[in-house]
Amino acid sequence: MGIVFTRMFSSLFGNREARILVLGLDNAGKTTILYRLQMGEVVSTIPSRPYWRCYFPNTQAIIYVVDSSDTDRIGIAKEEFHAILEEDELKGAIALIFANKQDLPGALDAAAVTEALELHKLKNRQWAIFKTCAVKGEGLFEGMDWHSSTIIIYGADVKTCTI
Ligand SMILES: Nc1nc2c(ncn2[C@@H]2O[C@H](COP(=O)(O)OP(=O)(O)OP(=O)(O)O)[C@@H](O)[C@H]2O)c(=O)[nH]1
Ligand SMILES: [Mg+2]
Repeated sequence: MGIVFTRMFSSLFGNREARILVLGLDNAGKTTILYRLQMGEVVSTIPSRPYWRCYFPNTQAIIYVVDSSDTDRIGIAKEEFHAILEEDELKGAIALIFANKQDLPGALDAAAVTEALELHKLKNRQWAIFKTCAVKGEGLFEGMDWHSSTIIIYGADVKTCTI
């Protein structure tokens, strides 16, 4: 599973920033999404889970990217997602799920991804799911709008750090 750490710096709210983790299995579409959102130019993944934790404190939001057409691994995607949300330092983070690759034949729709990820089991967690097609840029900004209004950051300049 890859991970990308991003920071959004608000231009309207002084130094307030939102820390957003973009997570998902390999090949889910994380890098494509970050490029589409113009969050940064250099994006990489880190293969080793122990290092992730350094970046968990003060994370306000998680974007979890799912390859909706990869039905063979949707169960693994679910396990990883719920394991991440167990992390103490992510207890307060909102979760935004991108059901990506909607253009591919056989892709699960948002309701099916919701079921497969067992999102109804989430307790005390603000979450939302969006259908996306990262290669066409579809659905991403709706997700970010929700994100923005929830974390109250508008007109943000966004920078990406990699770990
Ligand atoms: N058809 C289709 N392909 C997509 C979509 N999003 C991403 N891809 C393709 O899926 C492949 C993987 O996308 P990446 O953005 O590299 O995925 P990633 O999550 O960053 O993968 P890792 O860096 O390996 O963890 C690339 O070939 C993308 O072009 C989509 O919405 N539809
Ligand atoms: Mg990548």
